[in-house]
Amino acid sequence: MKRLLVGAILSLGAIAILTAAEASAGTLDNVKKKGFVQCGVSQGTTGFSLPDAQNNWTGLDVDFCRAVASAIFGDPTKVKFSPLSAQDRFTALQSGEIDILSRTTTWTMSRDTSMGFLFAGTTFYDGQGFMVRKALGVDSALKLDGAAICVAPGTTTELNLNDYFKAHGMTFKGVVIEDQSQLRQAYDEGRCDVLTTDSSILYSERSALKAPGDHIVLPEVISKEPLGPLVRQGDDAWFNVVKWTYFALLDAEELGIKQSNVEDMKKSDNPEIRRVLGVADAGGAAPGFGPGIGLEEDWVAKIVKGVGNYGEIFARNVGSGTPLNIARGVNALWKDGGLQYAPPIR
Ligand SMILES: N[C@@H](CCC(=O)N[C@@H](CS)C(=O)NCC(=O)O)C(=O)O
Repeated sequence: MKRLLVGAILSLGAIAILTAAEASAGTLDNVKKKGFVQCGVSQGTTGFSLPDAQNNWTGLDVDFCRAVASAIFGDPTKVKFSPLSAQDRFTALQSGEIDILSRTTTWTMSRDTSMGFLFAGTTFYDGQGFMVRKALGVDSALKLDGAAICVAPGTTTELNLNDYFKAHGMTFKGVVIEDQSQLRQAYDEGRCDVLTTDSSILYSERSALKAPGDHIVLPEVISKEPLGPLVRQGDDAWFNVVKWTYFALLDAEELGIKQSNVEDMKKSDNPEIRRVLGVADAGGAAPGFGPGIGLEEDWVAKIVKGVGNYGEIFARNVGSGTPLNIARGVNALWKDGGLQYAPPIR
């Protein structure tokens, strides 16, 4: 009798676990049903998210959403983009207007806890910097006492700026502007002496000024800005899809799986490559990792076919062949001395 009772309780427990997993499957099911991913991006930052005249979006943040769409649909075009200001981005995610926010957003503790979000990883390690006119004759951020500084509201940038000036006994006059192009314009027209934001964005902003060569980025990097995609808390299945899409991009780069060779790689004898690409073993058994996150067996192959691996995305959007010309640096793979490291698909 006692054993029977224990058995009944155990199976009830199993049912309860199943129900919890099903209940949290909201966003992935919803995305599959509507046929696209709704992705929150910036209002226009070269290298990260920028629309052309035909409203075709490109950039590292854009490609991350295209990677998620590729994982789910095998089609990188199954994404709709919502341009958002730094101020509006969190409400858009919280309200369900977007499925994922991929917008030069810094992973911080409050965003990851009390604000109700979860970051899936760091797609770009960045840090905050300052840009000034060469004519100002300043070569260090420590010489900016009393400067007028252009900054966007609702950002880590604004908070770090306050901390930095306080810590160094300096004052500044904040020129706070939400709209990104108005912020750039204000700086370009000399309504402030300094523009401060994530260093990567500074280079992007400089390339959009009237005379980029008249401006320099100062040497100080005053903060850690780990930028990455985030989702709402409470949806483990969706969180896993986004998180493992990021890991898959890194694992693919590490294994040398590229957009151009992914089909050939499916014929590789390397068991790790076969496993990652979802190819059956000699006995015909599939590796089984796709169903574990609600996707097809070849979900990683679909990602790489759609957008390439992480290194390819980096090179295409912000790397040495682009106007931003950013070195891999800390964004190199761990095995090349960088910080980009993904757990194994196993
Ligand atoms: N990483 C910062 C935000 C950086 C940011 O978005 N900065 C403003 C001022 S330049 C902006 O609109 N950036 C351009 C963009 O990403 O669209 C944060 O998460 O708070």
